[in-house]
Formats: sequence, C-alpha cells, structure tokens
Amino acid sequence: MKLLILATLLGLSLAQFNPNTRDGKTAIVHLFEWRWADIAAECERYLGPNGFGGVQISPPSESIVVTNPWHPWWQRYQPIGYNLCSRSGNENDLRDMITRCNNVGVNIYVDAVINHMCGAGGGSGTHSSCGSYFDANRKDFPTVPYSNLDFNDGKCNTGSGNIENYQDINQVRNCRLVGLLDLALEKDYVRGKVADFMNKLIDMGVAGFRVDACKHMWPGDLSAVYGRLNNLNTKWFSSGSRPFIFQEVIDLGGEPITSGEYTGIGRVTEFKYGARLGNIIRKWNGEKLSYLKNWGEGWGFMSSDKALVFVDNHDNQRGHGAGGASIVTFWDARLYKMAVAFMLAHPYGFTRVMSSYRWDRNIVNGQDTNDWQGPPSNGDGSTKPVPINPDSTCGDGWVCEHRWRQIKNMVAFRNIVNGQAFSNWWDNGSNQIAFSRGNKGFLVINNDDWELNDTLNTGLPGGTYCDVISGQKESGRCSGKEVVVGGDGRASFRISNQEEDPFIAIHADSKL
Ligand code: AAO
Repeated sequence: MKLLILATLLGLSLAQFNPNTRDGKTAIVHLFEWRWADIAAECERYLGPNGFGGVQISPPSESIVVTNPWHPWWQRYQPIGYNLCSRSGNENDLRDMITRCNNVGVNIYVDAVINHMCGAGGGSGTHSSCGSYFDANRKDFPTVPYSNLDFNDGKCNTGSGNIENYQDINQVRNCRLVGLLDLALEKDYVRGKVADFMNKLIDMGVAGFRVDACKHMWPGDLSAVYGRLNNLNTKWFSSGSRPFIFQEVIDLGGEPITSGEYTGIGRVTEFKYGARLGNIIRKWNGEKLSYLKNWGEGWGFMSSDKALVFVDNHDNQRGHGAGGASIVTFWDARLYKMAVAFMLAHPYGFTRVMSSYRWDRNIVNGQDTNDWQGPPSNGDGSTKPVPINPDSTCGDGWVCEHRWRQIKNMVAFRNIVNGQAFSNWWDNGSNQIAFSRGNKGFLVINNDDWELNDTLNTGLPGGTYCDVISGQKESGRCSGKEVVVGGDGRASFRISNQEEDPFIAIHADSKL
C-alpha cells in the first residue's frame, strides 16, 4: 500500500501535461518536413504574430537515407543515431531555429523516435543524413553507440521477429514494428542514451516532445526515461518547468493496449477524435453534427486534460497509421476547414493543427500508391524552401493549412475564449449547430443541404461583430460578413449551404 502511494506521488511529480505555451496560447502546428531555417522565419513572420503556441517539428535525429523509393518522408522515422543532423538542417540550423522561435514566444516540440533504430534490412554503410557509418545487419550504431546487446530480439517470440498480432501485448512491445530494430528500453544503458539525446534538446531550449510509437514501449520504461529529463531551459521558461510530453498511442478500441496505460505519465494522442469527427463531417452512416453536443469524454475519449487532439496527422492523411478513409484532410478543403474550426472552437483537449505538402495522391483500391512521397524537393532529394506568395499563401507544393485565413483566425479564437465554458448549444436535430464559449466567442455551422436561417443566442454582449471566417477585422473595419448581436445576446444568422465556407465565427476581439 505504502509503495503504491509512493508510486502515485512519484508519478504525479513527474507528470508532464503542461504544454508550457507562453501567454496562455492554446494551439500548436505540425510543420511536417519543413527545414529548420524556414521554421525559424515562420515563427518570426507568422506564428508569433498570429498567436500560435508552438511547432511540432519532424525528427531531428540522424536517420537512414532511402533511395528506393526516392527519399520517402518516412526515412526520418528510422534513426541511425542521435546526431542532430537531418533533411531539415544541421545542429546549428536547429539551434538557431529553437532560439529564434523561443525569442518570439513560439515553442518547439521535437518528434522523438526512441522505440527503434532503422529497419532490419537497412544495410550497412554511410547512407545516412550526416553520413555516419552504421550496420543494420550487425545492429551496430557506432555514433550512439548501440550494439546487438541493446535490442529486444531475444524477447520476441514471433517467427518473423516482427509484430504479427496486435492482440498480444508482448509482441507489440518486444517485437519489431514493421521490421524496425527494437531498442531494449528496459536497459539502463539504453535509457541513458535516450535521455541524453532528449536532454541535449531540452538544454537547447525545446519545450517538449511528441514521443513516437509509444504503444510499442512499456509504460514503465518510458516513465523511467521521462524521470531522467532535465527541467526546461530557464532562459525562456520559469524554473522547475517540466518538458511537455505527448505520446503517440493509437487506440481506436479493440486492442488490449489502451491509451489509459499512458495517461499517467504524459498526454496521449486521441486518435478517436479525428476518426469520429471525420464520420460526422462526411455525414457517413447517417451521422450528424447535432451528435457533437456531448463531444469529448461523452464519446468515450480520454479526459480532456490528458488529450492531444488533431483532425488529421502526417500518417493518417495518407493512409498510414489508423483512422481510415473517414479522416478529413486539406484534399477536402471545405469539409476540412469546418472540422478544424469546430476543433479549435471546442474546449476539449490540447489542439494541434496540421500543415502539409502536396503529393501525387493516387488512390487505387483504397490504397495511395504515392503515400511514401517526401516533401517538395530538388533533384538530389534535398528539401525545398517554403516560398511565401504575395497573398500570404505558400508556394512550391507546400499547403500551409495554418495560413488559411479560416484556420489562422480560429487559432486566435481559441486563445481568446480560453477557459470559457462550452455554452448556448443549439442544433436543428440535423447538421446545423452553434455554441458559444462563455461570453467571448460564438460559432455557427451549416453542414445541411439547405439554408440555415435562425435567430440564435450567442452569449456575447450586444454590438456588431466581424465574422472571422469570411473575412476579418482590419484597421477597425470588417472585410467579411457582419453580425449584429442585440442587447439580449441574440443575433440572426443566414448561411446558405452553397457558401464556400458554410460557417460563421465571431469573438470578443472581432467586435467592431
Ligand atoms: C517503412 C516501410 C515499411 C518497412 C519499414 C522498415 O513503409 O514497409 O517495413 O520502413 O524498413 C513511418 C511509416 C512506415 C515506415 C516507418 C519507418 O508510417 O511506413 O516503415 O515510418 O520508416 C502503428 C504504430 C504507430 C505508427 C503507425 C504508422 O502503432 O506508432 O503504425 N506511427 C508512428 C509514426 C509513423 C512511423 C512510425 C511510428 C515508426 O507516426 O510515421 O512510421 O517510427 C493498427 C494499430 C496501430 C498501428 C496501425 C498501423 O491500427 O492499432 O498501432 O500503428 O495498425 O500498423 C483500424 C484499427 C486500427 C489499426 C488500423 C490499421 O483503423 O482500428 O487500430 O485499422 O490496421
């Protein structure tokens, strides 16, 4: 009993659920495959000024370089060591980015790949992002160094050495995920190397980590690693701040390993969120927006203060990972803007916005044959910079969803309504819904095949507000629709189902 209490206390004291965002900012963006130099510039010219709390970056660790297929994005999920040198830039570029983003109040969260090294079939040589030598056949990674003693194979009892059955907990954690050499994280030596890698980044100024493939690591091993992490750099964070930890665990139900095993040691990605929201927005299986009334824990999701939520991620936007065809992405822009606006207006979870690049999507029998394609690149496979067009969109195949007016303005909306109650819910029993966040913000969506024409209680003080979806407030004037809220908080709304964006959002700062 005493032991149990001690363990609980220890667990709590090590808990790292706080994203450490500055000035109460509430959303981060995943700048998938961006170069460090571009992220640094984006923090200064866009993310800081527009209220983004932080950036999730692609894995900074040295990885294998794959040339067949040609430089796929997923090569970065195959580390060959912990030198900070990747397709996004070298250690100096990384340090410069972290410093410059921190200086404008934008946090950096690192995608940490610590479950495994490269694939067993990765060969030997210097085909790595910094040219370091490694030998996957001998499980020899000299820059760490790891040797064949540092892997789990002895404990895996499947014929192939790979995970064959997700119903078997031991396989999932001791065998190889899609052939990736599985580190023995129960070894003190391995834990130490992983913690050193993460601590180096913490000391450089990062605010936390997305921890990759946590389902495939034992929670106790992870907890031991997290316990070894330094506090954040006091140049930017208050003393005693713990790194934010959000763990990638795919739990859509139906497997013995659940996200609940990990919520005691950090936040966890809530994959049900995007999968279920996709069904609703697509109106599949007769699902309706009105079902969102009790969205969140009411839908069997983990508790809000443990959840990291997103509409799509770098895997499920291209058919990897889980979620399936219901996931909405930038390819379905109209539905996507609606889904992201809902997410950012709704109080559940800590939110992450996706920022993607275009690839030659080619779906054959439900499978995308180009799901491997890397970011916009030069002929030699090096990643192209992100050019910014005069209208503030991105060029060269970079989608930059986070720069879409509707999404950018909803990030600001979320910051403004932070802490306000979910209130004034209204629905028409179908796909027209509305709700306010206390008396600070109000969202109305029409996803029905007919017009919305109603007078609704916005919860907001009387006045004229600028809709931040069709436009925005610019030097005191509104470039979009205006909404007149009466002294009783009521306003009339008309939203045609034909509109480019069939939803309206107003908030305290959009008052004219
Ligand atoms: C590449 C090649 C492989 C090759 C390998 C080694 O593609 O052919 O064998 O190299 O040479 C990424 C790519 C992989 C790539 C890898 C390494 O996605 O294709 O392999 O880099 O380069 C599982 C994990 C989850 C993981 C996800 C992709 O649990 O952690 O697979 N995500 C992370 C990263 C991801 C990365 C890795 C991990 C590896 O985000 O980018 O891989 O670092 C079930 C399980 C899930 C499982 C999925 C997919 O899901 O529950 O845990 O995710 O299967 O295997 C329904 C169910 C749902 C189920 C789903 C699919 O929806 O409800 O539960 O069906 O069956």
